[in-house]
Amino acid sequence: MNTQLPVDAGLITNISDVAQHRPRLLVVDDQPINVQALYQAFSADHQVFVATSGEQALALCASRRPDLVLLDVVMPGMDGHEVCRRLKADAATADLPVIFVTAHNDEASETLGLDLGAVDFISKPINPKIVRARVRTHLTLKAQSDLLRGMAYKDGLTGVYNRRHFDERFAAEWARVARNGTMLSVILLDVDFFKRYNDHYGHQAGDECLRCVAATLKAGLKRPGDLIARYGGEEFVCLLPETPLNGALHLADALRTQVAAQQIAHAESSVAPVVTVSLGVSCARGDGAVSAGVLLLAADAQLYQAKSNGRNGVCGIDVQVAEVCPTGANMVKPAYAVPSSAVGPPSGVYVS
Ligand code: GH3
Ligand code: MG
Ligand code: MG
Repeated sequence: MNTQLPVDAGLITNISDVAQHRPRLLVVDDQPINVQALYQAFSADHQVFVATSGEQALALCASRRPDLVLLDVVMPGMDGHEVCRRLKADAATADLPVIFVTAHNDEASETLGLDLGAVDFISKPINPKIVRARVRTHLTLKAQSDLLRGMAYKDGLTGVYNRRHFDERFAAEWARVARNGTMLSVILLDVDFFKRYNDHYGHQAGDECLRCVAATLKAGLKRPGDLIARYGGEEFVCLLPETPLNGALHLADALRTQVAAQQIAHAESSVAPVVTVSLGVSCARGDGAVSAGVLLLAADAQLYQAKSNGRNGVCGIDVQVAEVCPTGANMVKPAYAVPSSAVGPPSGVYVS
């Protein structure tokens, strides 16, 4: 145990941490004198990015991910209203607070800006104290809503996504797969003999075990598009866009190995002296012949198969192939050499 840890916990200990904690502001104005005034008001305790045109503002929103935008209305080319419209139309930037900074502080202009989704209006010439106070308020509101949104999608015990978020992402991914004709794989994963673990070590140790399994799975997913969620109880689900069955089986087996390698003692398991998992994998191409529900049911059936095979193993199915050849659906044969396991047999990967 590192005795240094509690002393440093929560403290900002290096310059990159400091940079991370400074709110990121994007100032958009075609007039250097206005940019200068806002830069001076914020540069001491914010990261300030500057754009002098609407096009540049959109590019910086995508690349720099600011926390808030101070947006001029009247600019040559794309004006501030159009920038705001585009930011709100893009899911990636729709939640970004926009404050219009304008000399046109008439009712019509203000109403239009608010209708477009701006959170506030500030008049030029700016009063630095007032701008700072309003920006602080909106940054706090943004941080609070980000936190709430995060909590709504995260599982409270393990910190990975929850079932609700999985359902949403699964539906969205399946729609994308159907449009593009690409592949989607699903892994359903269940901790082996977890009831016995709870009975033997207690519920709190069980919770800690689930946290460790979740963290291991999360670390094991490498691609940015991959998703891990707690499906319920001691079951987790992984969504792997554009991944064929073979790739998903390899990943599933790597996850199985990594969980066992955590060496969480499980004295009551009949399969190994440590905590292990069983995994069911399914894969389908979005060609309209298979539904998302079928893909999930197939992964569940493969998980059941992995349990029946003795646990601490992986079973997988290509739903399209199985549909073409239904007699093959229940035929279990090794997909490749059974990997040597840190915790001994039975283990391995099977494909239906
Ligand atoms: P199998 O290998 O067939 O999956 O057996 P199992 O014992 O893991 O499966 P079973 O479904 O019989 O038991 C699952 C256990 O998981 C029972 C339940 O109390 C426990 N469990 C579910 N959610 C939680 C949780 O959040 N924390 C803890 N500690 N235990 C949980
Ligand atoms: Mg279960
Ligand atoms: Mg279980």
